[in-house]
Amino acid sequence: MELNDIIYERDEHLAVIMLNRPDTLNSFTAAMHEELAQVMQEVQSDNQIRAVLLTGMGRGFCAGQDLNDRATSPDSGPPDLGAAIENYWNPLIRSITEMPKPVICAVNGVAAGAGASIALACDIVLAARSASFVQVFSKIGLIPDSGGSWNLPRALSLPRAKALAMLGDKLPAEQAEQWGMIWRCVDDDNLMEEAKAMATELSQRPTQALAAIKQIFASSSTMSLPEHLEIEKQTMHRLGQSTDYAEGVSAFIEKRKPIFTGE
Ligand code: T3D
Repeated sequence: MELNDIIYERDEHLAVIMLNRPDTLNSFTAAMHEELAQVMQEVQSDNQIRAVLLTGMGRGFCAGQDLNDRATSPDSGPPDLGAAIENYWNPLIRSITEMPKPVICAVNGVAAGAGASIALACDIVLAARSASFVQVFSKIGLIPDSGGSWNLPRALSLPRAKALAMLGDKLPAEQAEQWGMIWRCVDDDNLMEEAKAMATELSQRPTQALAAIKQIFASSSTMSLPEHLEIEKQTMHRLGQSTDYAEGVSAFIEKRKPIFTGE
């Protein structure tokens, strides 16, 4: 498939994915969803790729759904948003959260609607100091979707999450950092350099362990402590047999930098 709305670059073990509809702040059309889904599938199945960096082109990160595609007329009737969620938005969020490698999000500008939800679904979020997060949904009569209503109260306190969702106020990146919603915000000019350095570093770490961290944190909220301890045991058993674990221990004892292969 020819890519027009997504830019995909590989740099050794790192995949860099850029949303590329800057004129509409990288809001999503069906065509853009299809391109991104294909790239995510490629990245997921390529064992040479061990980390993913997601960002946006231009002054915005992503403004969610392209509303030009949702304009209604008396003849057309309302759009089937349930179908759009099932066919596009939910699979996109799952392609991030089920990716067995870290997904780092560099929020270069405003992240609104499902754009904010995409960022929240990623494993580590770095944002430009001038960026912001806007739960615009209620302003057009919707709820935070694409996992937003699940992730937002977990990333913040319930009172803050609910107020942001109801008011639709812009949350500046610095405030998002202070509230613990994102990892860090950095000066605009340094965003890509810092995000790429972090993502490259992660692409050279023990990939199976990073995937396991992602998985076990995600499942923790639905388990009792005894159930969770059992999963920890099983995961430790599996990782203890990995080449990267042996390398990590050897490198520590030999006082050298480890060389992890992701195996
Ligand atoms: O439908 C389904 O599939 C269900 C799922 C829905 C998930 C959702 O994401 S629902 C939420 C949809 N998104 C929005 O409601 C966001 C709408 N945009 C805004 O509220 C504002 O643009 C922002 C707060 C994001 C940024 O404001 P600002 O002042 O920095 O920029 P702007 O001037 O409003 O936007 C710049 C351009 O991008 C402008 O075009 P123009 O006038 O220069 O030709 C604007 O129309 C365009 N744009 C921004 N967001 C969208 C958009 N065009 C289409 N769709 C957008 N979502």
